[in-house]
Parts: sequence; structure tokens; C-alpha cells
Amino acid sequence: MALEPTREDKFSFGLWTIGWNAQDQFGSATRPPLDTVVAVNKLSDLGAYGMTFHDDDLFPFESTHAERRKEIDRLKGALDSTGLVIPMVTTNLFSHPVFKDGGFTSNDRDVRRFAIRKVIQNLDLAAELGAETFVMWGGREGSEYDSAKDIRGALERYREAVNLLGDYVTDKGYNIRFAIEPKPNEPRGDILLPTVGHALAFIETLERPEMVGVNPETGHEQMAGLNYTHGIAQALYQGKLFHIDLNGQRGVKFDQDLVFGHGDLQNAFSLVDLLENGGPGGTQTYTGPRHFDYKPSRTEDINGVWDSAAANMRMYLLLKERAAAFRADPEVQAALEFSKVAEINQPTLNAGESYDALLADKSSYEDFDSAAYYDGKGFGFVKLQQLFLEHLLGAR
Ligand code: GLT
Ligand code: MN
Ligand code: MN
Repeated sequence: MALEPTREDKFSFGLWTIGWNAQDQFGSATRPPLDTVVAVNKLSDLGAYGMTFHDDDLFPFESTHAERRKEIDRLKGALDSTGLVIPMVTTNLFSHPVFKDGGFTSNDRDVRRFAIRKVIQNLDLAAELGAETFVMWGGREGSEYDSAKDIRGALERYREAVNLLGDYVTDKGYNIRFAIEPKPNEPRGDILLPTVGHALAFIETLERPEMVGVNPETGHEQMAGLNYTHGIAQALYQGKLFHIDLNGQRGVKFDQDLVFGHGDLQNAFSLVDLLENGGPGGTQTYTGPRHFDYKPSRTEDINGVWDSAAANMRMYLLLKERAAAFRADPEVQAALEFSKVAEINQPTLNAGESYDALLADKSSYEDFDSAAYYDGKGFGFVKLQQLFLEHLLGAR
């Protein structure tokens, strides 16, 4: 299997990732700004198929129409000459001081109206560039102090905003779907819709739930101590995996945005196996962009930036190769069989069986040998996990 990324792999990067100049809360930039055209050309050379951006990544906040147009046209020229595409666009509702208490859910109504206008303008740009996914990461939607935010009111305003944007996209006939990106905290003390589960529940309250899905980020779920692969599996199960942000995170701490696979490698392996193989006897479960939302570490110069961009894609392809080998190994297949992994897909009741029939089935209860499960009927999960790790390590 090829480890050289191609367009068919559908790898994409945020302009804000490779373009991050490494300024953080404790220190100034260690790298100069990256020009958009240079970014597009280099991503194309590395084998990526797409780039994504926030409005403010492309042109400064409150740019004039002419300034915006100049940057949009420069981007379009680079896209035309490379064949790179813009699969997703998102709006910056978090950097400018006006959004210090959020955009859609700021306590200040004027700010909320301004935020919706900013997003509508950016939706027009997304449509112009052919983006089919519009991400909403509400990093400033939240609070530090419970006394300062009426959470039910804030959720209602969030809902109002997303409903309105759904109206706009529908009326304009844009081919765009929304993807909410959860995060538990940072920059706010507590962020609204903190996990995949919260977002999925919120989506069901919307007027057009079919237009809205999730964009889960590896590190964001792991910051909350959650299993990212489980979150992605549930999003897939509910038909809501509209986009994905891949990166690396090592445990419950600040958002590290490491290269994909440079954090919890086991979880990265199970994730790629899920996306590419869909479990035993399955097939690819997600066909959208494999989008990397990472930050090239502050220690790196521009060469390190491009090395790290390439590393994301190579990690994904290595894990994909290892996952294919894992699935093809007859010993793994025997271990999966022994562990009854596929049996979870068998309905618990027979076709057409009612609870009356279950109650009448003595083998299910009266004659069932529960004692056999004491020092017997082991599931063999540890043996299976060892095989999983040996494949991950390239030992098989
Ligand atoms: C910001 C955040 C990311 C989001 C981006 C989309 S912006 O960098 O940390 O997780 O995906 O708004
Ligand atoms: Mn992050
Ligand atoms: Mn992200």
C-alpha cells in the first residue's frame, strides 16, 4: 500500500494550522506569517487535496469589500493552478475583542446580531468557493462564572442562530451542511456543547436537524477524558459525521493540537480502522475529507511546519496500512470470532419474536447456566488486544 499521499486520500488542512505563527499565551511568534498562495502550492506539492479556512485567516477582520475580493481572487488563482479544493469553510467568532463573551450566545444582543451577519457573509463566500461543509466551533460560547450565564437562555440563542442560518442556506439554495465542533473548555472556562454527545442532543432540537452534523476533533474529546473512536462511532451511527478534525492529544490537559498519531496512538489506530474498515467484515464508513487541525509546534521553523504537515498524512497512511493487515490476519479473525465481536450485530430477539415468546423460552432464563461464567466462558479480549498492538507495532 502506498505511503505517498494522493488526492484520492482526501487529506485537507486548515490555513490556520500550517499558517500558525506560534504565538501563545506565554510567548511571541517564532515564525513569520504564511502567505495563502504559498500555503496552497505547498499543500498541493505534499499531496493534500484540500484546504480550509476562517474568514479572518484569508483577510483581516472588517476588511473592505475590495480587500476581501483581492484575497479571494488570489486564493482562487492558486486553486485553479493546483487543482486544490476548499471542502470546508468556517467563521472566526472568537479572536476579536467583540466576541469576548461569545458570538451567537454573547449576553450582548448587539454582538449576537453582528455575529450572525458575519457568518452570513462567510456563507456566501463558502458557496462561491464550492465548500459543502460549514464548521461552527463555538470556542467563545461559554462562561467562566455560573452566575454570569443563563445556560438555558444561551442554548436557546444558539438554536435561534443555527435555525436562522439554516433558513438562509435553504432559501439561497446553497449545497452546504453545517458541522458543530464540540470542545469542553479553552478558551472559555466551560464551553457550550462540550462533547459530541451534547452536540448530537442539541442538533435534534433544531428546526432542520438533517442539515446539521458534527465535526469532532481528536484532542477535544480526549481533553474531556473521552474515547474519540467511540464518539466518532456514535456520530456515524446517528448519520452525523459530516466532517472530522484529526490531531494528537496526550491525556487530560490543555489542547495540544499535536500531529495525528503523536498523541494517543492506540486510539488513533482504532479510529483509522473504524473509518477505513468499519469493523469486522465492514467497509469504509466515512468518505469525507480527512482534515487535520493541528498546530506545528512552536519549536519548529518553516521546514518543521512542512515536515509536520507531511507527518499527519504519513501517520494516517501508516495506520491505514496496519489496520488492513490487522483485518487480513487469520489469527486476528480467529480471535475476533472467539471474542464474539461480530455477534453484537445479531439482534437479541429472533425475527418476529415477542416478549411473550422470550418469556416462554426456558433456555433464556430457567435453563440458562449463568454459573458457567464463573471461571469459564472468558471472552479472550486481552489476546485480541495483543494482536491489535502487535499489528500497530509492525511486529506481525
Ligand atoms: C480553532 C480551534 C479549532 C477549530 C477551528 C475552527 S478554529 O483553531 O482550535 O479546533 O476547529 O473554527
Ligand atoms: Mn484543538
Ligand atoms: Mn478543530
